[in-house]
Amino acid sequence: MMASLSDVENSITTSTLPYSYAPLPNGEQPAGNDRPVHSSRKTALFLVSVFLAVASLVALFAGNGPVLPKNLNTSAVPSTAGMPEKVVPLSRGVEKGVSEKSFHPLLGADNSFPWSNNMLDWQRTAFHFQPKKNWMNDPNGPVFYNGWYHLFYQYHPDAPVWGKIVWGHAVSKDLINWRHLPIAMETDEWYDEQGVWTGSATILPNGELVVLYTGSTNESVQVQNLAYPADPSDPLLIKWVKYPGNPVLVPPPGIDNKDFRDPTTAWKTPEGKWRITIGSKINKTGISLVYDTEDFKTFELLDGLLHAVPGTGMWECVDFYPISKQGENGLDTSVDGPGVKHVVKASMDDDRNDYYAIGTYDAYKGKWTPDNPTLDVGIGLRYDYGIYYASKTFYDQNKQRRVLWSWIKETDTEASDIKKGWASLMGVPRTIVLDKKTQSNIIQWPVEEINLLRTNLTVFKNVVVESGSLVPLNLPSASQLDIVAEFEVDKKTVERLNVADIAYDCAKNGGAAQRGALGPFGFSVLAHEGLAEHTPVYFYVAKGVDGNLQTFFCADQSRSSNANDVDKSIYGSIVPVLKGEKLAMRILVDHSIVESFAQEGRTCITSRVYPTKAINNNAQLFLFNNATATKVTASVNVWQMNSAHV
Ligand code: DQQ
Repeated sequence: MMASLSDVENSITTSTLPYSYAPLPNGEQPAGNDRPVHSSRKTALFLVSVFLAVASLVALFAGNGPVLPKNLNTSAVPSTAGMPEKVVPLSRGVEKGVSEKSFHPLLGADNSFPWSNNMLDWQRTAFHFQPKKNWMNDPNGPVFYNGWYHLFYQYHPDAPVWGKIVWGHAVSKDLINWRHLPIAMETDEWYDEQGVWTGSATILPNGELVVLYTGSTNESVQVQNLAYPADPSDPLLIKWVKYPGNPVLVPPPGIDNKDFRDPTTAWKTPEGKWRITIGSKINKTGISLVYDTEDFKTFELLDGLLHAVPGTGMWECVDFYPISKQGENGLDTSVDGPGVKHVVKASMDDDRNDYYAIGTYDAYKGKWTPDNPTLDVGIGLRYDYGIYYASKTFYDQNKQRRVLWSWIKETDTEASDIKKGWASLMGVPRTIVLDKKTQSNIIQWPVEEINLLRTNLTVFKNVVVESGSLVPLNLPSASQLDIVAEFEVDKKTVERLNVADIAYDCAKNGGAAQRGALGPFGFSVLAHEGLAEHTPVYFYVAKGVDGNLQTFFCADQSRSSNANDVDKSIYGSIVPVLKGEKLAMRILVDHSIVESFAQEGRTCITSRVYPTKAINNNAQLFLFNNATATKVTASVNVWQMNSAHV
């Protein structure tokens, strides 16, 4: 006989639960908070679901990761139009001389999931920038001009896959709400017939704007071209003129025709000229060429390189900018002097991640040297340990800050993208400053304007999450969230503990299922009741034989979806935690993108997640603690996020 609801309620309230569960504290909501009050019937249902969730947690967290088939056939198949679902995607971009623009899922054609329109519709984001339809990649020429933020981007207007790229264009007053404008530059000249590729904008002292971009010529040679607004008094910069003398730069001797792209914003030299850098490679050494110019039409190649790192391969989308040693403001790209360090960032064609390093720039030689050669560009720090590529910063003179944009690709199949009718988006723009405390990394944080979308705050204070337990955070909906949280591990346990697991690695150690003494603990986002699908974002604290702690910040997608034709990697890295600091994380959940920031933005992870069940009202948020030796105490603020106008 089936148990009635009241039987279930009684059994739950009178028996000891098979896990440790601290009920959420009452009365912690601020005035005006509309978190619903539960009737006892609702409470019973709630507890039943907690019970089921925890039972599943034990099963799921303890289970093995998904088994990936080997020996995939990743050879190209023809045709994209009307592409059947069960195909392996084409390689896109490489043969044109640019990095791979197609995501090759680890799983083969036989594993295609029967995606419904409802599931695919849910994936479209609510407060991230994306064009209305079709394919998008790198941000181009971001700038604040005459009262408007401009964002140009690599855009394929004819299909949701990479192809003949033009410059899409949108404007915003606040970096969050956007107005889409006509295509800024088409492939209408021999010198950009195969693509109007990535480039950057420079504001001249008279306030006028110039743009340098890479054109892929009719013969797929990479050249640099000059363009400027047809009407500088038009704040929307609708019409663009290409300089009749283009190309202004062709690959120099010794550089391959397909290894010369993505000019930076120009900065001033001590002699009053403009200087730019362009990514390339020689054999396997990634390099950044340096050119000086007075008029953006004729250029002089400097003898030395800005920088080179052996073994890193082709450098795409190089970025170069100053950061203040003391100040909190961002700096115009031309600022130099004793109070300044310089960042070099390059997008590695070989592994498709954005790496940066902090160092010293010698303006007379046009040469940059990393502070720590063991953390050089391409072998050390990354902007983001998830999906994050081809990023570009600009100096926002409106708010004296340096703002970072980045392309976030899809990690589902092209067949799904074709069904959705769109592919890729931009990460939420982030401010960049030097980490004043460590002096050895930057801090990235979502621009303050994103906070304007926050609504319906729910506060959970001092929630004790016992070892091996899961706490549902009851929210009206969980697909659009801004989560800000602090965690404390039990100090006495940490002191007492006598283990050494310092060699932890987010990706290699089984993700959130791997239990250690002091981790993992954090959130499960986009979680289905019962954890049939969930994406843990978490800390893992490791103690060394010397007694020192090392903290890792990870995001585990291995159980994010029941579908097999999506990426299920586990991402993450070390995050510096200084003496006296609490463990802090912020997570922006926006449908199929989850952006996570640890310790105020020292380490960041962007995930793309494609659940089949944890969508719409079935997406939930949980706190979890899978550490074996410690409870954790969490204080959490969660806002629902309004949709932006995009
Ligand atoms: N994307 C552009 C290139 C750049 C690459 C082509 C990086 O200019 O190197 O779409 O994603």
